[in-house]
Amino acid sequence: IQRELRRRQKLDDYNTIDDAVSLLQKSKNIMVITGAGISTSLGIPDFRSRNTGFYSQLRARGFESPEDVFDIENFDNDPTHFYGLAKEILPVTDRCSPTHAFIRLLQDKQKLLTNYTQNIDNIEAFAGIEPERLIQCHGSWATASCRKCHTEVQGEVIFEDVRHQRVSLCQTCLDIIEKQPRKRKRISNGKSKSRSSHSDSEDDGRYDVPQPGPNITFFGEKLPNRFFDRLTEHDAAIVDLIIVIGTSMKVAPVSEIPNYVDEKVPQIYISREPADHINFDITLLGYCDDVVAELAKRAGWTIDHAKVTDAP
Ligand code: CNA
Repeated sequence: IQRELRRRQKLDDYNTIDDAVSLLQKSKNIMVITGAGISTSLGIPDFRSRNTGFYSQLRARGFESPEDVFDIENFDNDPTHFYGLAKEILPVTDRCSPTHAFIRLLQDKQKLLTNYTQNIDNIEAFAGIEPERLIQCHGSWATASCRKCHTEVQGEVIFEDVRHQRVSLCQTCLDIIEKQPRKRKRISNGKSKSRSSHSDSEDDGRYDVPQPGPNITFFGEKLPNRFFDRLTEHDAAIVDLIIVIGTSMKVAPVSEIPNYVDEKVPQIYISREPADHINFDITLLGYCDDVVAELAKRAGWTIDHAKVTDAP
């Protein structure tokens, strides 16, 4: 209650977009928390937006609990669902949004403390966010690992299979199987059978060949240690502004990051829809690319992106 009262007192201090601009100008250690909304202008759907989000697409296809597609146990039991649907959220590799470019601008101005991204599209790397300032809280498509032998490959290696809705097979495991005469029979990435259902069996002519999955954090998996280490041992003590952009803040522990930070640190929320379950000091509702362009313009800064013009 004390914390909440102090936060409400603080709310009176900052209200307007110009307050947001002056916070941007004076802050030196800005924590930026991002979500799928900063990539929707690149054609990658988010999860929870009504009608356009990936979850509503999944519901339309008969998945009652869309989260199940991203559940690690389900993936291990039957990767065909994931591989059948993941092409819809495959990342682009040759461009970023104005919002990514805005975060890069904060870095160039030596104001970016850390970008905690929930996104798995790895577009921050294309935008030039330095790896030491970037925590990909839920991993990314940049690499993929075999769930059995743990061989890691570049993410692109599995993109072709994902595009064609095929379960990708691990080449290392395939090579091992090829060397075993007993198993040198037809190998298929059978789409309809669950992995466990034909584990080590030869009765249908297929083998249990483990597949590399993208190195994303599925529901039921732990976040990378770097997430908590950076947050609690480095950032929490020095952050002077939090900007949350394009996330519904519904997935823990990212949604809990503000709780690790002193309540006096101002918090700005930029999204298309309000997040009613968290109290932010300033909420700027709209398309994030437009909002950050306006913030930068008022601050007298230039976002280096073709889609950001100087028009009034
Ligand atoms: P979410 O729950 O779907 O929320 C997205 C939020 O962004 C919503 O509040 C939208 O209103 C808002 N939004 C959407 N487009 C815009 C826009 N152009 N401007 C401003 N706001 C917008 O997604 P979260 O990121 O909160 O949830 C975390 C999940 C989503 C993570 O586990 C991710 O891995 C996962 N995800 C990532 C990607 C990606 O990497 N691009 C795509 C889809 C899902």
